[in-house]
Amino acid sequence: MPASSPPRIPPGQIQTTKWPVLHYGDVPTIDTSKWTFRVSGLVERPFTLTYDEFLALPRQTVQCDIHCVTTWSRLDNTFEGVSVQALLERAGLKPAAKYCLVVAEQGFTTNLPLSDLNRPENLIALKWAGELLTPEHGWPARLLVPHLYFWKSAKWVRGFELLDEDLPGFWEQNGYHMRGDPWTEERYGGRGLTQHEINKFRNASKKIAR
Ligand SMILES: Nc1nc2c(c(=O)[nH]1)N[C@H]1C(S)=C(S)[C@@H](COP(=O)(O)O)O[C@H]1N2
Ligand SMILES: [Mo]
Repeated sequence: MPASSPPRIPPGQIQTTKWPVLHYGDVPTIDTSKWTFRVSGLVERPFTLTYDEFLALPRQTVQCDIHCVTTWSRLDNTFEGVSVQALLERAGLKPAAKYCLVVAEQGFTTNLPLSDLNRPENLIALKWAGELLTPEHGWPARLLVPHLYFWKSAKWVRGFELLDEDLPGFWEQNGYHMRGDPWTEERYGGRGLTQHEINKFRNASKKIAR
């Protein structure tokens, strides 16, 4: 490898050629005739798309490596899906929007700073290696945020809630880092939650849980 090539495997990670399946709970049963994708919160034009409407959106392909906090990394993945930036543009971000709580099936959530969500390589992925995602990898749709640990890439994603503060999602409430940069090993214990954050989180998730 030429000296100028940046490393592909972040510190503390081990390369795998398989694609492990990891999640809390069961693979949800999803009826695509009832499925929606919703962008709401601090946006000018909140919207809800049906599955058919979502499938009709322009697609993009992203080649990326993925890094799970449990130390596996998988190189050279090809995902196809809808650009997250295009969805955020459609909704129109209000200036106060600084964070996002990503909402998925079964009340699963994960939080991101807007600066990590609003990036050209992020997708709502529908396909991997040219085939529809399998149910255990997130069919019908999953978030893809390849530059952060893979727990941010919510499977069975249903929408974005734009917020002015960083509300911890499911794994983040359970000790995972609020940001999760694999290159600086932001794995666990970013910070504890204040009572205010816990209350805000409960209210927000009650309002937006699917
Ligand atoms: N809805 C949902 N998405 C989730 C999770 C989860 O528990 N529920 N776990 C995350 C974690 S910890 C990881 S490592 C990746 C694993 O994705 P994979 O099973 O496709 O490898 O999904 C993430 N997305
Ligand atoms: Mo994970």
